[in-house]
Amino acid sequence: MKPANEFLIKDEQVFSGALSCRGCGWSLLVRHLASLLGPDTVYVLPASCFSIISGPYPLSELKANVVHTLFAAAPATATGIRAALDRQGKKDTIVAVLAGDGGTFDIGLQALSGAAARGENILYIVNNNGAYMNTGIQTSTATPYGAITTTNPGVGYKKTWPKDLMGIIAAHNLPYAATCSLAFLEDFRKKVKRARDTEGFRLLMIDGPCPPGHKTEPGDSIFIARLAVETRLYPLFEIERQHYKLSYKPGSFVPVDECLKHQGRFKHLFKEENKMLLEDIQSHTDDNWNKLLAMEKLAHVLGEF
Ligand SMILES: Cc1ncc(C[n+]2csc(CCOP(=O)(O)OP(=O)(O)O)c2C)c(N)n1
Ligand SMILES: [Mg+2]
Repeated sequence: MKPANEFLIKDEQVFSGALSCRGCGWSLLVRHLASLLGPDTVYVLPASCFSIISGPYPLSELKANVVHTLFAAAPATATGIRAALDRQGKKDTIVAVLAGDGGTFDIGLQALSGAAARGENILYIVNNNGAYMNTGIQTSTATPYGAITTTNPGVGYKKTWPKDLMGIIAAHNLPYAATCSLAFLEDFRKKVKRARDTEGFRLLMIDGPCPPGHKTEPGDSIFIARLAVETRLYPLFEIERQHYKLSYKPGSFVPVDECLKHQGRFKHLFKEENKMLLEDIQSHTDDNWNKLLAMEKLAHVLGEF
């Protein structure tokens, strides 16, 4: 039988006193991640909330090495660090990028695609909080449809669907990529271990709670993250060389509004005149889920997973 506390941190790799907002996902994510990657890791940070949270030298939050780099350049910087470490014979040192959705879906996409296509031996982690939070909640291409940000001219909410980053990354034929949630810590830790122990370019995307950006109560972060998975707004899955596998299938149907109603950024969706938007989100969510089920079936047919 599995021990009940398998997800508890045994080897703390961060110092106390993180500079994050209350209820921020970055800190919990990094705490668990760092405990599994260990001190022999170089973290590469493009601009994001975590650039601040990680703390100024010598008051760094992480016990490992941290390299701050340009917003667009993290995978390129990580490529250089990897090459230098390999040259020194330090093959076991892990190079991990910690980036936001803006730094990944938008400005860093070309560097990400380049490093992924070259098969660099790098672990890439994206904390997807659905906007440029550090600079004041501007829309990114990861912002959910219908969400209010500070940069939506006209009606004031995002009117396009977020980019399918996992689909884009799958097309690079990576050895391993997965989506993770902080409400499913055991699953998250399992995926970190698998990514850590895989050679080549690996990517993990984490659903990042952000109380100031999502207009939520800090104490509700994990509760809402769980609802995002249960409503299938944020499905948990793995991709191995373009083959998809769902990690969790909710036992019953939970409508998307159960998750959206707790977030102030979706408040307007609950006005009578916006009912159509809510229905749009439900049907897009259903389509996406059915697509993932079909992708999983395809992987079975091909017999690869
Ligand atoms: C070239 C460049 N443009 C703009 C900025 C300003 N900037 C710093 S952090 C940030 C937002 C990052 O958003 P995201 O990647 O989603 O991370 P988050 O802050 O949400 O954690 C921006 C726009 C910058 N540092 N460099
Ligand atoms: Mg962000």
